Amino acid sequence: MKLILAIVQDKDSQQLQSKLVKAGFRATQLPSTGGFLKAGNCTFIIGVEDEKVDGALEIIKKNCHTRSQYVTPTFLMPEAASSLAEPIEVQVGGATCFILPVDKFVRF
Ligand code: 2BA
Repeated sequence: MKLILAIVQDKDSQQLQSKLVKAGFRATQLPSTGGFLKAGNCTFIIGVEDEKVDGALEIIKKNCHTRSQYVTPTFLMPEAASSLAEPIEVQVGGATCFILPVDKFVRF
């Protein structure tokens, strides 16, 4: 068994959740915050059998989209406010996924 941790944008989370459930996956959604943008995102915890990992990743890939976001460097580096005022473009998403081995899984 594997544990997929998938960090996705809030905008994609509802659709992803319903597609995962429709395909028979069990998933838990946690509200989370990105360290760079300090904006809300969503972390999915999905426990899956080894042979179903690719199927779950395919659903994540299909339903999570890359978006551009503009950030002002002053937001990132307040000390550089005067010299770096132009917004910079950052590509966020589709999804950042970690696939971890599961030693044991029990449900009571
Ligand atoms: P954030 O940390 O808010 O990052 C948002 C986007 O900002 C990133 O998109 C990336 O394009 C950019 N970015 C992040 N750190 C950067 C840096 N040091 N310099 C320049 N640009 C930077 P994604 O890569 O798609 O990441 C989306 C979210 O996924 C992240 O939000 C974070 O919550 C999570 N994430 C990404 N990589 C991670 C990792 N290695 N470990 C844990 N969480 C991660």
